Amino acid sequence: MSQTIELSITGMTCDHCVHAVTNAVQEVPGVKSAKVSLEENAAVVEGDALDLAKILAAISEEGYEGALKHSSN
Ligand code: 9UX
Repeated sequence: MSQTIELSITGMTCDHCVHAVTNAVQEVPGVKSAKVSLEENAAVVEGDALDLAKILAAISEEGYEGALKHSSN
């Protein structure tokens, strides 16, 4: 059974930002998919045994800021 985490993300201004965030989040262990929206300043992350702190750190390392909106499991 997979989990979904919805994040708000600040600092993205172009599609390259979206790719940077997508790739960074997808490298976090347990993440199966990351769908990042420039228009909504948001991301939906799906996976198993997701570690929110690691996901937020991966986003931060790219120079953006993520915050939890909602999570379900
Ligand atoms: Mo686009 Mo994003 O040139 O940090 S990569 S603004």
